[in-house]
Amino acid sequence: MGRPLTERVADAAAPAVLALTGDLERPARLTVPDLLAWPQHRVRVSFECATSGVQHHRFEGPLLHDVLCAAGPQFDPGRRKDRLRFLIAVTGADGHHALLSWAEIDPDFGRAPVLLAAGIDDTALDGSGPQLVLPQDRCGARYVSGVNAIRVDGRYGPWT
Ligand SMILES: Nc1nc2c(c(=O)[nH]1)N[C@H]1C(S)=C(S)[C@@H](COP(=O)(O)O)O[C@H]1N2
Ligand SMILES: [Mo]
Repeated sequence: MGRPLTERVADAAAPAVLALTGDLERPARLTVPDLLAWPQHRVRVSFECATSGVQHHRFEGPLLHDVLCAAGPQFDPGRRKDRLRFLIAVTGADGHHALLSWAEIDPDFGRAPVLLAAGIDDTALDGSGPQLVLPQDRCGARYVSGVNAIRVDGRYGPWT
C-alpha cells in the first residue's frame, strides 16, 4: 500500500543486507554473497519447533565468530577477561531477536560452532538474508532467519 508497485517490486528483488553495528572498529554492511569470503562450514542439524515438530536442514556458511572478528570487536584480544562483557544481539527482518554472549562462540570459552548461514539445503539465501545456525540447540527458536542486524555490545558491567 502507499508506494507505487514498481518501487515495491524493486525492493523485493534487492539483495538482503546485514548491518554489523555496535562496539566495532569496522562496522559493515554485508550481503549474503559477501559471506562467501570467509572459510565455509557445512553442518546437518535437527531441531524441534514447539509448533511444527522436528525439522532437519543442511546449512552452509562462515562461523559467526570469524565474521564478527573481521569487524574488529573493541576488546583487547590479548586479555581474555575483556571479552566476557560482550553481547551479540541478532535480529531478523521480522523483528525476531536472540542474544548470545561473546564467550558462547569464543574458541577460548564456549566454542559453540555457530554459523551465519549463506545457504540452506543447497539454496542460497541471497534474497532473504543469512540464518543463524546453532547446531547445539535442541530447540529451533534461535535459528533466526532473514538476519538483517547484528549488534556487538560491550557496555555490560561492571555495575557498581
Ligand atoms: N526471523 C525469524 N526466524 C525464526 C523464527 C521467527 O519467527 N522469525 N522462528 C524460529 C523458530 S521458533 C523455529 S522452530 C525455526 C523454524 O525453522 P523452520 O521454518 O525451518 O521450521 O525458526 C526460527 N527462526
Ligand atoms: Mo519454533
